[in-house]
Amino acid sequence: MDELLQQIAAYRQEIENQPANGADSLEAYRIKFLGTKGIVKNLFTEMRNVPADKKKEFGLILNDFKQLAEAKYENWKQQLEGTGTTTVAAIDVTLPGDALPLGTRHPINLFLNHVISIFNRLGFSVAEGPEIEDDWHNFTALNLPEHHPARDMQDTFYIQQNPDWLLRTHTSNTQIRAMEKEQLPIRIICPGRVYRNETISARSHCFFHQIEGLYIDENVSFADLKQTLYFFVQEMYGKDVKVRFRPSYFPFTEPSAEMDISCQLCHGEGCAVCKRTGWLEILGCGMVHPKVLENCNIDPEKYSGFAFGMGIERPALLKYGINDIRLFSENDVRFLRQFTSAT
Ligand code: 2U9
Repeated sequence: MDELLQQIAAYRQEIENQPANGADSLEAYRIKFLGTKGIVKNLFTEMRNVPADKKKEFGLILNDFKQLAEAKYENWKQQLEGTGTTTVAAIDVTLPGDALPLGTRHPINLFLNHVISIFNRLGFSVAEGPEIEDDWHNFTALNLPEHHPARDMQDTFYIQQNPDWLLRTHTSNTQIRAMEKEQLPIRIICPGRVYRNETISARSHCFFHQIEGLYIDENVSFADLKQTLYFFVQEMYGKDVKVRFRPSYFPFTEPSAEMDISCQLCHGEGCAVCKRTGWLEILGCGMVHPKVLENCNIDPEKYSGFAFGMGIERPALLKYGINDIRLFSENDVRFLRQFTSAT
């Protein structure tokens, strides 16, 4: 019995001094101490040679030793798993990783990005400006001086603390800022959110998105404007699209026009969407008013330019078959999830 106890003490020492490294060493340890022909099993077999009055004492020591051997094994194993030094077979590094849940692009952005990509190909770059603007950049520089009746065309949100500040009513403030500080020629498109004090309904909202364009150089003509916009609608709606220009009035352009395209639903036949006319109005445009050029220190005798502006929500409603403009700003994921990156 004494000899057995000495042996157990020596094994205890060995286990305690055993460094816990290497998957192979762990397996060798398991076979040596915990295997079917291992040390623990053999010691239990020795029980039959222990005198009856010592069996209980020996049994307790042996159980204690067994627990030590098993605890060492478990700790060692966990340590190896934690440090990633388990055998290569345990982790197949060639398996694909877990897929991350992907979001979708907002339909307004899908539409805007498509418009931007078309104008990019014509050499227009994107410019952005502030949504909180001063009176000069939103109105006065655009030939809308104080008390000009055209200011009544748009109901404006003014900032209470400073009546000179407002939420921009169009993205034209961005073009004014570009003309004030950029070198000519300028060829930009300006996408962004704009604000108007309107009652919210299925058809209109107090904020919406616009994309405007501006090209200023020597000898820019109305023919350039027509060709640019014709290219745009052909790329956007297909080669069969027809266009027409109707004279219009905007304080910042002269002459001014509105551009219609043949209805994309009935192909000009006449339907409820085009109010039986066969035409859909998609944008306003014109030659930049000489006064606007002067306001930005550009010589109207030397330079000319064209500008255009379109709302995004209405054509996006049409494109995606949506019947309520409020869906665009409610962030209902059941709505948003339906849009993929396809335009
Ligand atoms: C500068 C000079 C001229 C931008 C223009 C329009 C015509 C136009 C409307 C379309 C639908 C606004 O969102 S909407 O209600 N816009 O019809 N916008 S010309 O003219 C400019 C802009 C900047 C310096």
